[in-house]
Amino acid sequence: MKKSALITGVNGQDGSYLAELLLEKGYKVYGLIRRKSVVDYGNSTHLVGKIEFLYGDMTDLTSLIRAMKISEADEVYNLAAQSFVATSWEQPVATADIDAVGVTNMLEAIRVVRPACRFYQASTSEMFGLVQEVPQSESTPFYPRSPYGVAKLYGHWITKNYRESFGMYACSGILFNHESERRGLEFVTRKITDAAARIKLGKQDLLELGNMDAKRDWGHSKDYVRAMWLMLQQDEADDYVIATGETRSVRDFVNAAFTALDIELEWHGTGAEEYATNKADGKTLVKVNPKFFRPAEVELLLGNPAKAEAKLGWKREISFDEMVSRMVKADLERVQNER
Ligand code: F7E
Repeated sequence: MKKSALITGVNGQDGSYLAELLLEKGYKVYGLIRRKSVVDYGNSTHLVGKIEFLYGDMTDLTSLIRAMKISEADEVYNLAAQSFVATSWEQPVATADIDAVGVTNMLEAIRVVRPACRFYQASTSEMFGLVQEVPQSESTPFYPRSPYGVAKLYGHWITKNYRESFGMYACSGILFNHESERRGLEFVTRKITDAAARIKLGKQDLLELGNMDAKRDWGHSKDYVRAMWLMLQQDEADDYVIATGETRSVRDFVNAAFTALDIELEWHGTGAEEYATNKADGKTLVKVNPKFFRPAEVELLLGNPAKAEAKLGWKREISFDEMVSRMVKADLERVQNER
């Protein structure tokens, strides 16, 4: 019999790649989306007709019970979230409702309707926040630094608690930053590759960024959704760190993106005064704007994926340079075709 999977947040970056993977594996795929005045299949628009979209909301338990009944899911992947860290200071309560209590809603819907259904929770390296050790692994103590990180930590623990309380097969993937051509434009990597493409094509003059020194462990989303699936195929449920084991600063990412477009940058100044010029003509192309600084920052993330590699046989396939070059190429093509 065909396995059935329900993906919440199916119109996001990870949701769309995961849906593609599960379709390849022969699953019947259901995707939960929120009702808006304009229908929004987002990154999964190309999957209309291939997967079944259901309307629902993480803050509405009844809609999740309904989704469980209709999908008869064997596996639920909870990817729905208010996922932008900066917004979590502007909407801390909505972030908690969706990213924290929403997880309990989903777990309750599973427990009531199909308790044997396997559950994946999208946990995050943001839970490490002010890091207590380097690199971070499954045993590193948490210290979240944003309302987003705090809400996600609740989601992480409630998943573990339902596993221990009710014997449910419930896993958390502690995923470090993962990007792609489908990443939202508000996240720093896509903001950079989109701006670099526009600057290259003469459609933008300047890229303004916040903290250039923040360091992240950046992998490609397509590799990371494979890890989600693997976590639900084991004999026992467990939690895993998914990361590349490499860390780079925002400045490093900027350099990589412009280099992919044959633009060499020269950096000047520090902190709020930092800027970068085009080595070829001296024009300022990148500069710091303190308005993008965060009230509390996560300065350094570096994950250790040893457990996932040993137990799941997971290995990332897309290198950092390959990821940047794919993102830059996709943005260049898209911007070129814009009217
Ligand atoms: O910021 C710095 C910013 O917004 C990365 C989400 O998927 O990954 C993501 O969270 C860093 C931060 O991602 C700008 O201060 C500098 O230090 O791309 P981001 P994030 O906050 O790391 C984790 C794992 C998640 O779980 C989240 O859902 O870049 N930065 N200048 C900037 N960031 C943005 N967005 N814009 C700037 O202009």
